[in-house]
Amino acid sequence: MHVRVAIIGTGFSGIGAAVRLLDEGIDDFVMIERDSGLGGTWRVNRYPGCACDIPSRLYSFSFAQNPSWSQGYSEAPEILAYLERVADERGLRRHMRFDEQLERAGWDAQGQRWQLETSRGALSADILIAATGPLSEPSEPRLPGIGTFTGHAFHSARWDTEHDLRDRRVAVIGTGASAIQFVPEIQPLVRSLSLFQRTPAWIVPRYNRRYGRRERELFRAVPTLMSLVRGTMYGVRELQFLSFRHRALAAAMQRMSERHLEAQVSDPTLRAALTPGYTFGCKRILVSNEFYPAVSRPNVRVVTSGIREVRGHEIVALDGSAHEIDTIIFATGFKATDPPLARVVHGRHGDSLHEAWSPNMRAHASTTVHGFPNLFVIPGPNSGLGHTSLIYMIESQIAHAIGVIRMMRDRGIAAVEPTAAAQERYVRRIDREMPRTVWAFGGCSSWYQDATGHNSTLWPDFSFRFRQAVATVRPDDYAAVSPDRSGR
Ligand code: N01
Repeated sequence: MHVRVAIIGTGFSGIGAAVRLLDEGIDDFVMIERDSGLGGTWRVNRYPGCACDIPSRLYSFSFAQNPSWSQGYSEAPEILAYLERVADERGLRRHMRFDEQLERAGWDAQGQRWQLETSRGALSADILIAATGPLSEPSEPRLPGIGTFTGHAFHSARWDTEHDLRDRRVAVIGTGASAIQFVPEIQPLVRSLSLFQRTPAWIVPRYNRRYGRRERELFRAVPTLMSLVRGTMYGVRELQFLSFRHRALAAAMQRMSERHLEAQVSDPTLRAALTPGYTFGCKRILVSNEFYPAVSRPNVRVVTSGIREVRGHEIVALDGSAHEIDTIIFATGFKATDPPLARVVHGRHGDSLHEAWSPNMRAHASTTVHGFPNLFVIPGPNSGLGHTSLIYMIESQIAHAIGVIRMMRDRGIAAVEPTAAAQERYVRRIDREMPRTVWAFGGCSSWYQDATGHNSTLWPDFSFRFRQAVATVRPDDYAAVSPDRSGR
């Protein structure tokens, strides 16, 4: 089987790319999905309380805005239903192949196409869109002695919905964006909750409200009004980027977070344990009204001394305290800077994307990679954000990909890749901006950084500047790849 385009993944990036391909008149494409349904992270994450911490009004495609959101911050099932609706309205399901995993993609220099091997067989594609997302592969620490654990353990992104937590002694490892959403949900159910916190997060209040029927009808009837509200919210959030660059603004925001903590936690010892020691914004800012009250309940113990080992049915902390545990929930994040997909995609030199990205992930326009013709990675390196909707970035990258595909069609070129110079220029701009941000001066380490400490995940500027930088393709930044350019 041969197709014009193979898209890997059916989350926001894959679906957005598919819609824009159809708009371009390209419908010869497949969407390969390892899960049994579409939706990506919004299908896979089934932990209780899973919701978006970016306002709903911003969390939809610009071309499929949603007047029907039920509240300010939507929950995962509603976002999944939105994605299913977009896919159905655009007839995408007939392109989708579920329960199929990409095992290898290699650039065929003579045929000028990608040869794909999946768990279900082989196919080829002129163009490959890797839309698997940076937060799809769970990262789970190998705790000393975990093999001796006699209870049940799972990762928050692989939630065991069959496992009844009622009356259990539960350990939660990690206090990031996922943990703070499900801890308040499970705390009332469990007998005891030992929360192993390595680094506390800055948490701000969540101003949520339900949208009434009239409001929804109004937005349905007057889409311009919906766009206006969305545009205003976008502008306000965009201003928040300033706090990632200016210490005084970061300090003001930090004060707001400190007041939130003071208002919700009266015990000074617990408050001290929950107070971060780095600048606001350096790690992802979390949004919750329920986390602090939940961890203040008598059945919760916040353990800050680190984990020494697991011993049978106990977790022993570095301070020597032993915690009897029936269930361990790893809320320990994802392999954002070491995506497994990069290990199976091989470019025109035969090396893998993982090798090309050692030690740092790099791409032109955060989307295309020198040495990997006709490949688009969405979201790609340095396209992440700390202050607004990733969908804005995804749409900017899709616009770039469509621009390149259009250029190939208009010029009759079978294969292109960014020039080394164009990629270097783009990466240099990021490297120049990054030191001016809180991610450089904030005094923390986070999943934004790779093993070398280099921040290869975030865009260090306003999001509108990202769109300016990537949405339009400069033809000079690309070179045609001829069939003979196969070797080193
Ligand atoms: O993961 P995380 P997450 N021993 O990496 C700790 C997105 N998201 O799944 O900070 C002990 O944030 C680690 O500690 P430390 C969002 O972009 C979005 O919660 O490294 N602890 C940290 O506390 C988010 O940023 C939504 O010291 C260990 C935690 O585990 C991203 O997903 C909702 C450890 C990991 O936190 C990831 O969030 C949820 C170890 N060995 C998630 N290793 C939205 O609402 C790690 N930790 C859009």
